[in-house]
Amino acid sequence: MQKRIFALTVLIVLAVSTAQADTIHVDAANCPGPGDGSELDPYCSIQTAIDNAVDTDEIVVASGIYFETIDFLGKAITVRSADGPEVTTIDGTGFFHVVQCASDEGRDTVLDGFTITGGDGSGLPYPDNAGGGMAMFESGPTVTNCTFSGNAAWAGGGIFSDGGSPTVTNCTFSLNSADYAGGGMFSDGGSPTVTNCTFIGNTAAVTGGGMSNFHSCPTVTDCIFTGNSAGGGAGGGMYNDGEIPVVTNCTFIENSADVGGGMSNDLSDPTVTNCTFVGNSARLGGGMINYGGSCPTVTNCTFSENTASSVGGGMNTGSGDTPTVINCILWGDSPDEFFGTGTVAYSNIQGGWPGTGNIDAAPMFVDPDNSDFRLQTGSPGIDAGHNWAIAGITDTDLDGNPRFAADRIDFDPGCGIPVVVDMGAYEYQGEPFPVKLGDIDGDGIVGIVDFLALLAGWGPCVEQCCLADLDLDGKVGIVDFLTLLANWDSRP
Ligand SMILES: [Ca+2]
Ligand SMILES: [Ca+2]
Ligand SMILES: [Ca+2]
Repeated sequence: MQKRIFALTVLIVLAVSTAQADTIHVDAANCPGPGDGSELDPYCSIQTAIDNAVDTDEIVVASGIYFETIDFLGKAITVRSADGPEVTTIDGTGFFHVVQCASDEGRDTVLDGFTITGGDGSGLPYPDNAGGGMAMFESGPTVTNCTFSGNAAWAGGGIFSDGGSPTVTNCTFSLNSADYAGGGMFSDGGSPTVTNCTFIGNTAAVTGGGMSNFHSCPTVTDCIFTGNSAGGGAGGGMYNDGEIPVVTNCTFIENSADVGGGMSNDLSDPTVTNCTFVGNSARLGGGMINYGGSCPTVTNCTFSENTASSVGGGMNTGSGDTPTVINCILWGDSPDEFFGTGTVAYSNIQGGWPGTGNIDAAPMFVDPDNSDFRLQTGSPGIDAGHNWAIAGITDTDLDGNPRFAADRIDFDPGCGIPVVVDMGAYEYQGEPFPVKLGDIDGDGIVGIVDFLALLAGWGPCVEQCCLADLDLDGKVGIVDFLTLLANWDSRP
């Protein structure tokens, strides 16, 4: 009987919550309104619709320009444009926070399909000066299909996120500015997820023209940073201070700063994978600079045509920093490719660099003059990397193609069985074959044979290609054993 009452209660609750979900309409053409939110008599203002919405409601905004600032007020609602950001604009007309989430909003609070412009918080006291286009305080809303353009602030010209973990996808940040940090986007703490976004022509006076991350762990994937500037400061494309940002499949093109034209890492250990750094410029570290004790892991990245007016055209690293650069190509940077210390392995460095598996040979890019840094047939970078550097991080390249593909015609000088990863951001597409971290004999299974191979190789790596060294620390030991166990798999 109790079960039936419970089931009935669940049904009633479901029915009530379903009945509450509503579609509320907004149309600037119905101004001055005020309207009632129905399709026939829409509200004139988005904020009026939010004021009258409850959780799970959807607010549909007709095309037009909305001169207002909006606050989600902690509601788990979707505010979306009917016809996209090209024809639907929220213009803050010089006020700060065109959009605000400051009431513990979560991922079910959604902003979808607007151009956000005209926000200006510069010159105001904190927190009004944070987030010209959108401010998030301890909030993690979803922002998708939006264009943040022409907003200004002290920090976070386009978006400011403090302590939250917002999800930002398919957005464009253009021509936003920050008096201090994060022209396009600023995050302080939290773990924002930023996917498939473009940062173009944003500026910051001190750090992070495109994006500035302070003690934050953002996951940045499939993003483009181009033409951003940090003026006389650090990190034209991206600035990372502390923590471990994860940057995958991103391109940094023609960004500029005093230090770190493409990326600047200050006591930060980002994981940077499948990225290209091209044509960035700075005084120190045209492509990337590491300082303050940074230990970035840079894997399968391509650096070319970056410029430093002093040293470190491709990458500049301070004496206390220990970057790990594996499976990368640094070629055609000026005045040099790599300046400083660190572990460089299985990489193609123009002019040469000490390290296991490194080469110094023209990489044979397909068409660098037209920004095509894929590898031509016969390139020395094909099959010349180390599989374990990338296995477990991603199994695709910057194009989304299989990361593990073998050119059977060419000799494989790299390290892996049975197919070897290429150097650089793009994999030459020969025969694809899935590779698993820990599958030392390449039979498709991480199992007893691999375990025995690991035991047989126990101790310091004496060979160039030490396949049992799964964490690439130069020896086969307990970490490799545990890694193999973690990947143990009986399925082919
Ligand atoms: Ca390959
Ligand atoms: Ca195996
Ligand atoms: Ca090891």
